[in-house]
Amino acid sequence: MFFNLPNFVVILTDDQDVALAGLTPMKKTYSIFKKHGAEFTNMFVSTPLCCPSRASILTGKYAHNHGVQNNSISGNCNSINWQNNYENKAFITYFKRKGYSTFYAGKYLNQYGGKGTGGVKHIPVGWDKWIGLIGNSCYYNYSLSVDGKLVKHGSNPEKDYLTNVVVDYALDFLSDQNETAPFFMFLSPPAPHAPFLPHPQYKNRFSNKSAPRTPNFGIGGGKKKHWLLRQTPKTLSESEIRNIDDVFRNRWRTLLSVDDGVHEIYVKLKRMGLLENTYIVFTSDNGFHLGQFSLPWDKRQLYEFDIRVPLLIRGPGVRKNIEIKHPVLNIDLAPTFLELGNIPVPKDFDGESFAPYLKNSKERLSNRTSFIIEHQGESTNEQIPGCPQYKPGEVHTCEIDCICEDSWNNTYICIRKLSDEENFISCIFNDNENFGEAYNITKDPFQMKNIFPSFEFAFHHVKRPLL
Ligand SMILES: [Ca+2]
Repeated sequence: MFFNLPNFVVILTDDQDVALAGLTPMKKTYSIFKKHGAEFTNMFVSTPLCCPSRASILTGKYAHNHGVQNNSISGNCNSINWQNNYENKAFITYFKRKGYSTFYAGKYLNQYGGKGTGGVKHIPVGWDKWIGLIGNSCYYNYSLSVDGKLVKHGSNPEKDYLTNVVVDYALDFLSDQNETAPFFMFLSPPAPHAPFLPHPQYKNRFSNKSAPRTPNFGIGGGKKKHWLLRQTPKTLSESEIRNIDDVFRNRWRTLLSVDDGVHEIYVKLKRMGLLENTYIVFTSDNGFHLGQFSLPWDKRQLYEFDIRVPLLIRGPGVRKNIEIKHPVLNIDLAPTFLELGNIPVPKDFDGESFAPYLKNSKERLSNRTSFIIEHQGESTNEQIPGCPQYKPGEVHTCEIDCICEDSWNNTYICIRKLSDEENFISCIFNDNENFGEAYNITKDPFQMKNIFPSFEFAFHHVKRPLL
C-alpha cells in the first residue's frame, strides 16, 4: 500500500549562512546535490532567529501566526501554549497519519526539555523515534531525550560529538527500515552554531582563511541605521577582528562533520537501494553575520546575511543540476513536504508548496513577488556588567566589548520584494522613533544606503500584507 510514497531525509543546520560562503566547505554535500538536484538561490527565513524560524519550519506559519517570538519560554519557545496549539498540528503529524515511520534527532526548539514545558518526557506529536537535544546547540556535555528518557553525554570526541551522535542515530534508524512503510527523517545537527567547537580531526583546517571582508565589514551602522546599529563602533579593533576570523574558521570546521554525515547517509541510502525514492533536503534555520556593520557575530537582523540560507533538494522527479531563482521561504518547507508526500496541504498554512518548480521548469507557482521578514527584539532586565551606557531593559546578547546583538527596539517587520522587476526591502520598527530602513538590493547589495522614504509610505506598504 505504501509502494508509491517517497521517503524524506531533511538536514537542518543551525545558523548556516550563504552570504558569507557558509556552504563553501561542504564539498561532499554540494556534489551530492549539485549533479543530481536543485539549488535554490533565493531561500529566505521569514524570521532570522532559531526558535521562531524552527517553529515556522514545523508549522508552515509566519511567526506572527504561530506566536513563537524569540528563544525564551515567555516568548513561546516550546511553551505549553505552543505545544497545545501549534506543535500538535506540525507537518509531521500528517505524515504520521499517512503511515510514515518518523525520526527526529538533534536540536529541536531552544527551550526543549526544560522544567515547566514537559521536561525530557515530552515527545512532540508525530515523531516515532525521538532524540531531542535538551536546550540550545552545543557539541559536548549535553543531555538528550531519547524516546523520553534522559541520556547524558560527556566530552569524548569519539562518543559524544553531537553532530556525529545525530548521524549515528540516523544510520541506525535507516538500518531498521524495510519496505513496509515509508520514512521521514529530520536531522538537526548543532553546526555551525556557537560555541563553534570542531571535532579534533578538523581543528587545524582552514588555518589560512579569514572571514569575508564584505564592503559592510567592520563599518559601524552610522546615523542612518536603527538604534541598535547606531551603537556599534565605527571600526572593529584588531582583537575583535581576530576573534571574528577565529569564529569563521571554526564554523567551517564544524560543518566538515555535517558534510561527512550527509555523505554517510547518502551512501547508506544508495546501498539500501532507497536513493531513487528518497527526497533529501538540506537547509538552515537562519543566516549569520561576522563583522558586518561592526556587529561581531550573531543573527536577528533584517539584512541579507541574516535572512538568506542554503536550500538544496534532490529526489524522485527533481530536475538535476539546476538553480532555481524563485524566492522561497522557511514557511514553504512544510507544505512542500506534504505535497511531495501526496498529502493535502492544510488551508491555514501561510507557506506555499514549491514542489511544482522542482519537477517542471515551465510551471509557475503563485504570483508571489513579496513576503514578510519579522523579528521581535529582546532585552534583559539585568544591568550588563561593564557596560554602563546601557540601562536595564535595553539590550541583549552583548558578548564582546559591549557590542550588543539585540535590543527591545530591534523589533521590525519588513516587506521583501523580489521579482524580475523589483529587488527591495522596506522595514518599519516598533520603537519610539518611527524608524524605518529600506534598500534597493540590486543597486546596493550590501545595504549601505538607507533610502527609507517615510513612515507613512512604508507603513502602508509593509502592513498591508498582514491584513
Ligand atoms: Ca539558528
